[in-house]
Amino acid sequence: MTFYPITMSSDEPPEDGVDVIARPVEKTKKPPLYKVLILNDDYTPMGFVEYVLERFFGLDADAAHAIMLTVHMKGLAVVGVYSHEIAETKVTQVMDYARRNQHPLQCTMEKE
Ligand code: TYC
Repeated sequence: MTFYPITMSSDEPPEDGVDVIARPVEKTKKPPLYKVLILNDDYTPMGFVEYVLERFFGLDADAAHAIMLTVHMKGLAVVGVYSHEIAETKVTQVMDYARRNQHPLQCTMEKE
């Protein structure tokens, strides 16, 4: 359980014989963000990965090339950070597109 500080409901000092009602400070939680990752494999053509990065993640050709090379050399890379719904949509779009083109490219998401 999380305990939050309390604040007085008024700035006035309490009068004798008067109860002061304290209320919790309201906190709005930020929604969690999710990293979308692309994974390396031995078969997907480099040009296909670059195209996917441009088409589904809005990267320009230079950024797509750099990220593709990072994945190729290091095994994986974060390609964007999104809300849960958007991240899920990106993963589905990439996985469907790779499958339709018979490439084993893998795309996953992970809570930040
Ligand atoms: N390793 C692949 C090749 O040599 C290229 C590649 C890069 C594949 C990035 C997947 O996410 C990937 N053709």
